[in-house]
Amino acid sequence: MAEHRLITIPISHFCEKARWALERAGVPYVEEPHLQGVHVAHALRRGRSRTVPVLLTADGDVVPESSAIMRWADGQLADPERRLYPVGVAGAEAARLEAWLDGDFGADGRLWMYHETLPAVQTLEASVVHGIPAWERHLFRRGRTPLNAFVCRYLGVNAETAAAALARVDDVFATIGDRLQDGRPYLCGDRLTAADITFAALSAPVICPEQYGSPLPSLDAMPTAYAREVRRLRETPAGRFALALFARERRLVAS
Ligand SMILES: N[C@@H](CCC(=O)N[C@@H](CS)C(=O)NCC(=O)O)C(=O)O
Repeated sequence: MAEHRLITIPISHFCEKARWALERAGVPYVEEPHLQGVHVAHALRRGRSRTVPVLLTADGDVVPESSAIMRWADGQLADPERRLYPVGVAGAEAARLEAWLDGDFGADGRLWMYHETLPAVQTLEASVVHGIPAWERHLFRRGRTPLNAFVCRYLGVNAETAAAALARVDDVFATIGDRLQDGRPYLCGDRLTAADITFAALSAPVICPEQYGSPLPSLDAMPTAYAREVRRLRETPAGRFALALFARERRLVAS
Protein backbone atom coordinates (compact mmCIF):
# COMPACT_ATOMS: atom_id res chain seq x y z
CA MET A 1 0.00 0.00 0.00
CA ALA A 2 1.26 3.49 -0.83
CA GLU A 3 2.42 5.49 2.17
CA HIS A 4 3.50 9.02 2.97
CA ARG A 5 7.30 9.28 3.19
CA LEU A 6 9.25 12.06 4.90
CA ILE A 7 12.87 12.47 3.78
CA THR A 8 14.89 13.90 6.67
CA ILE A 9 18.17 14.49 8.39
CA PRO A 10 17.08 12.98 11.74
CA ILE A 11 18.62 15.65 13.98
CA SER A 12 17.38 18.56 11.79
CA HIS A 13 15.04 20.98 13.54
CA PHE A 14 13.25 21.87 10.28
CA CYS A 15 12.53 18.13 9.97
CA GLU A 16 11.28 18.14 13.57
CA LYS A 17 8.85 20.89 12.63
CA ALA A 18 7.48 18.72 9.80
CA ARG A 19 7.31 15.59 12.00
CA TRP A 20 5.43 17.54 14.67
CA ALA A 21 2.88 18.90 12.15
CA LEU A 22 2.27 15.47 10.58
CA GLU A 23 1.96 13.68 13.93
CA ARG A 24 -0.32 16.36 15.37
CA ALA A 25 -2.60 15.99 12.34
CA GLY A 26 -2.66 12.21 12.87
CA VAL A 27 -1.06 11.54 9.47
CA PRO A 28 0.77 8.20 9.42
CA TYR A 29 4.11 8.42 7.58
CA VAL A 30 7.40 6.63 7.21
CA GLU A 31 10.49 8.68 8.00
CA GLU A 32 13.45 8.18 5.68
CA PRO A 33 16.46 9.61 7.52
CA HIS A 34 19.77 10.39 5.79
CA LEU A 35 23.23 11.61 6.68
CA GLN A 36 24.07 15.30 6.20
CA GLY A 37 25.40 15.65 2.66
CA VAL A 38 23.89 12.39 1.40
CA HIS A 39 20.45 13.94 1.96
CA VAL A 40 21.06 16.34 -0.95
CA ALA A 41 21.00 13.49 -3.49
CA HIS A 42 17.65 12.22 -2.18
CA ALA A 43 16.11 15.66 -1.76
CA LEU A 44 17.14 16.72 -5.26
CA ARG A 45 16.29 13.53 -7.10
CA ARG A 46 12.96 12.83 -5.42
CA GLY A 47 11.95 16.22 -4.03
CA ARG A 48 13.46 18.68 -6.50
CA SER A 49 14.80 20.52 -3.46
CA ARG A 50 18.28 20.94 -1.99
CA THR A 51 16.98 20.86 1.56
CA VAL A 52 15.04 18.50 3.80
CA PRO A 53 12.36 17.91 4.97
CA VAL A 54 10.64 16.72 1.79
CA LEU A 55 7.27 14.98 2.01
CA LEU A 56 6.37 12.44 -0.69
CA THR A 57 2.65 11.83 -0.34
CA ALA A 58 0.93 8.53 -0.98
CA ASP A 59 -0.82 10.22 -3.93
CA GLY A 60 2.52 11.02 -5.54
CA ASP A 61 2.67 14.70 -4.63
CA VAL A 62 6.03 16.19 -3.66
CA VAL A 63 5.98 18.74 -0.83
CA PRO A 64 9.35 20.33 -0.04
CA GLU A 65 9.81 22.99 2.70
CA SER A 66 8.72 22.60 6.32
CA SER A 67 6.12 25.39 6.08
CA ALA A 68 4.45 23.77 3.04
CA ILE A 69 4.44 20.40 4.84
CA MET A 70 2.86 22.06 7.88
CA ARG A 71 0.14 23.58 5.66
CA TRP A 72 -0.39 20.24 3.92
CA ALA A 73 -0.71 18.42 7.28
CA ASP A 74 -3.09 21.09 8.55
CA GLY A 75 -5.26 20.56 5.48
CA GLN A 76 -5.78 16.94 6.57
CA LEU A 77 -7.62 18.08 9.72
CA ALA A 78 -11.40 18.06 9.32
CA ASP A 79 -12.12 20.52 12.13
CA PRO A 80 -11.02 24.08 11.20
CA GLU A 81 -10.92 24.94 14.92
CA ARG A 82 -7.99 22.54 15.36
CA ARG A 83 -5.92 23.99 12.51
CA LEU A 84 -2.57 25.69 13.01
CA TYR A 85 -3.48 28.49 10.58
CA PRO A 86 -6.77 29.89 11.88
CA VAL A 87 -8.90 31.88 9.47
CA GLY A 88 -8.43 35.64 9.82
CA VAL A 89 -5.98 37.87 11.64
CA ALA A 90 -4.49 35.17 13.92
CA GLY A 91 -3.78 32.93 10.93
CA ALA A 92 -2.05 35.73 9.03
CA GLU A 93 -0.02 36.63 12.13
CA ALA A 94 0.93 32.96 12.65
CA ALA A 95 2.16 32.73 9.04
CA ARG A 96 4.10 36.00 9.41
CA LEU A 97 5.83 34.80 12.59
CA GLU A 98 6.54 31.41 11.03
CA ALA A 99 8.23 33.04 7.99
CA TRP A 100 10.28 35.29 10.30
CA LEU A 101 11.43 32.34 12.46
CA ASP A 102 12.14 30.13 9.41
CA GLY A 103 14.63 32.75 8.26
CA ASP A 104 17.69 33.66 10.31
CA PHE A 105 16.55 32.09 13.58
CA GLY A 106 16.43 28.55 12.16
CA ALA A 107 19.87 28.93 10.59
CA ASP A 108 21.43 30.70 13.59
CA GLY A 109 20.62 28.11 16.25
CA ARG A 110 21.90 25.36 13.96
CA LEU A 111 25.12 27.19 13.12
CA TRP A 112 25.85 27.83 16.79
CA MET A 113 25.11 24.23 17.77
CA TYR A 114 27.39 22.85 15.06
CA HIS A 115 30.17 25.19 16.14
CA GLU A 116 29.89 24.06 19.77
CA THR A 117 29.66 20.35 18.98
CA LEU A 118 31.54 19.69 15.74
CA PRO A 119 34.98 19.45 17.33
CA ALA A 120 33.35 16.82 19.54
CA VAL A 121 31.27 15.28 16.77
CA GLN A 122 31.45 11.92 18.55
CA THR A 123 29.06 13.43 21.08
CA LEU A 124 26.42 13.81 18.41
CA GLU A 125 27.01 10.46 16.74
CA ALA A 126 23.96 8.61 18.12
CA SER A 127 21.73 11.48 17.02
CA VAL A 128 23.30 11.95 13.60
CA VAL A 129 23.19 8.27 12.62
CA HIS A 130 19.79 7.44 14.14
CA GLY A 131 17.87 5.35 11.58
CA ILE A 132 20.07 6.16 8.58
CA PRO A 133 21.08 3.39 6.14
CA ALA A 134 24.04 1.23 7.19
CA TRP A 135 26.35 2.48 4.42
CA GLU A 136 25.70 6.11 5.44
CA ARG A 137 26.52 5.19 9.05
CA HIS A 138 29.74 3.64 7.80
CA LEU A 139 30.46 6.78 5.78
CA PHE A 140 29.95 8.92 8.89
CA ARG A 141 32.33 6.80 10.96
CA ARG A 142 35.00 6.75 8.26
CA GLY A 143 34.57 10.35 7.27
CA ARG A 144 34.17 12.44 10.42
CA THR A 145 36.99 14.82 9.55
CA PRO A 146 35.82 15.55 5.99
CA LEU A 147 32.23 15.75 7.27
CA ASN A 148 33.26 18.33 9.87
CA ALA A 149 35.03 20.34 7.18
CA PHE A 150 32.07 20.03 4.80
CA VAL A 151 29.52 21.19 7.39
CA CYS A 152 31.75 24.08 8.53
CA ARG A 153 32.36 25.30 4.99
CA TYR A 154 28.79 24.71 3.82
CA LEU A 155 27.18 26.51 6.77
CA GLY A 156 29.96 29.08 7.27
CA VAL A 157 30.71 27.86 10.82
CA ASN A 158 33.54 29.58 12.68
CA ALA A 159 34.01 31.25 16.08
CA GLU A 160 32.98 34.67 14.82
CA THR A 161 29.83 33.55 12.95
CA ALA A 162 28.85 31.32 15.90
CA ALA A 163 29.09 34.19 18.41
CA ALA A 164 27.06 36.46 16.12
CA ALA A 165 24.47 33.70 15.60
CA LEU A 166 24.07 33.18 19.36
CA ALA A 167 23.61 36.93 19.85
CA ARG A 168 20.81 36.91 17.25
CA VAL A 169 19.21 33.88 18.96
CA ASP A 170 19.24 35.90 22.20
CA ASP A 171 17.48 38.78 20.38
CA VAL A 172 14.76 36.45 19.08
CA PHE A 173 14.32 34.94 22.56
CA ALA A 174 13.95 38.46 23.97
CA THR A 175 11.33 39.37 21.31
CA ILE A 176 9.39 36.17 22.00
CA GLY A 177 9.66 36.79 25.76
CA ASP A 178 8.27 40.33 25.31
CA ARG A 179 5.39 38.97 23.29
CA LEU A 180 4.46 36.54 26.07
CA GLN A 181 4.70 39.17 28.80
CA ASP A 182 0.96 39.91 28.72
CA GLY A 183 0.30 36.35 29.89
CA ARG A 184 -1.01 34.94 26.61
CA PRO A 185 -0.68 31.15 26.50
CA TYR A 186 0.42 31.05 22.84
CA LEU A 187 2.26 33.41 20.50
CA CYS A 188 -0.88 34.48 18.62
CA GLY A 189 -3.31 34.47 21.54
CA ASP A 190 -5.24 31.67 23.15
CA ARG A 191 -4.74 28.86 20.67
CA LEU A 192 -1.80 26.90 19.34
CA THR A 193 -0.72 27.98 15.85
CA ALA A 194 2.02 27.30 13.33
CA ALA A 195 4.06 30.06 14.99
CA ASP A 196 4.28 28.15 18.30
CA ILE A 197 5.36 24.87 16.72
CA THR A 198 7.85 26.67 14.51
CA PHE A 199 9.37 28.53 17.45
CA ALA A 200 9.60 25.42 19.65
CA ALA A 201 10.97 23.13 16.92
CA LEU A 202 13.53 25.65 15.64
CA SER A 203 14.65 26.36 19.23
CA ALA A 204 15.71 22.73 19.65
CA PRO A 205 19.43 23.24 18.90
CA VAL A 206 19.60 25.78 21.75
CA ILE A 207 17.30 24.14 24.32
CA CYS A 208 17.66 20.36 23.64
CA PRO A 209 14.09 19.35 24.53
CA GLU A 210 13.49 15.91 26.00
CA GLN A 211 10.48 15.19 23.80
CA TYR A 212 12.31 15.81 20.49
CA GLY A 213 11.12 13.45 17.74
CA SER A 214 14.56 11.92 17.18
CA PRO A 215 17.05 11.11 19.97
CA LEU A 216 19.23 14.00 21.16
CA PRO A 217 22.29 13.48 23.34
CA SER A 218 21.95 14.07 27.06
CA LEU A 219 23.01 17.57 28.03
CA ASP A 220 25.39 16.11 30.61
CA ALA A 221 27.29 14.41 27.79
CA MET A 222 27.64 17.60 25.75
CA PRO A 223 30.60 20.00 25.74
CA THR A 224 30.55 22.24 28.82
CA ALA A 225 30.21 25.57 27.01
CA TYR A 226 27.31 24.25 24.92
CA ALA A 227 25.51 22.83 27.98
CA ARG A 228 26.01 26.10 29.89
CA GLU A 229 24.38 28.21 27.17
CA VAL A 230 21.54 25.73 26.73
CA ARG A 231 20.84 25.85 30.47
CA ARG A 232 20.91 29.66 30.37
CA LEU A 233 18.49 29.83 27.41
CA ARG A 234 16.19 27.24 28.98
CA GLU A 235 15.73 29.59 31.93
CA THR A 236 14.55 32.55 29.84
CA PRO A 237 10.78 33.15 29.40
CA ALA A 238 11.05 32.11 25.72
CA GLY A 239 13.06 29.01 26.61
CA ARG A 240 10.58 27.98 29.28
CA PHE A 241 7.75 28.56 26.79
CA ALA A 242 9.38 26.35 24.11
CA LEU A 243 10.13 23.57 26.65
CA ALA A 244 6.54 23.71 27.93
CA LEU A 245 5.22 23.41 24.37
CA PHE A 246 7.33 20.31 23.81
CA ALA A 247 6.23 18.81 27.13
CA ARG A 248 2.53 19.58 26.67
CA GLU A 249 1.88 19.46 22.94
CA ARG A 250 4.52 17.38 21.15
CA ARG A 251 2.68 14.06 21.52
CA LEU A 252 -0.87 15.40 21.15
CA VAL A 253 -2.96 14.43 18.14
CA ALA A 254 -5.47 17.10 17.15
CA SER A 255 -7.84 15.05 15.02
N1 LIG B 1 13.41 26.53 4.31
C1 LIG B 1 13.68 25.13 4.51
C2 LIG B 1 14.98 25.00 5.27
C3 LIG B 1 15.32 23.56 5.56
C4 LIG B 1 16.79 23.37 5.88
O1 LIG B 1 17.58 24.31 6.02
N2 LIG B 1 17.13 22.11 6.02
C5 LIG B 1 18.50 21.75 6.27
C6 LIG B 1 18.57 20.70 7.35
S1 LIG B 1 18.26 21.47 8.93
C7 LIG B 1 19.10 21.25 5.01
O2 LIG B 1 18.52 20.45 4.29
N3 LIG B 1 20.29 21.74 4.72
C8 LIG B 1 20.98 21.33 3.56
C9 LIG B 1 21.14 22.40 2.55
O3 LIG B 1 20.91 23.58 2.86
O4 LIG B 1 21.53 22.05 1.43
C10 LIG B 1 12.51 24.47 5.24
O5 LIG B 1 11.80 25.18 5.99
O6 LIG B 1 12.26 23.28 5.06
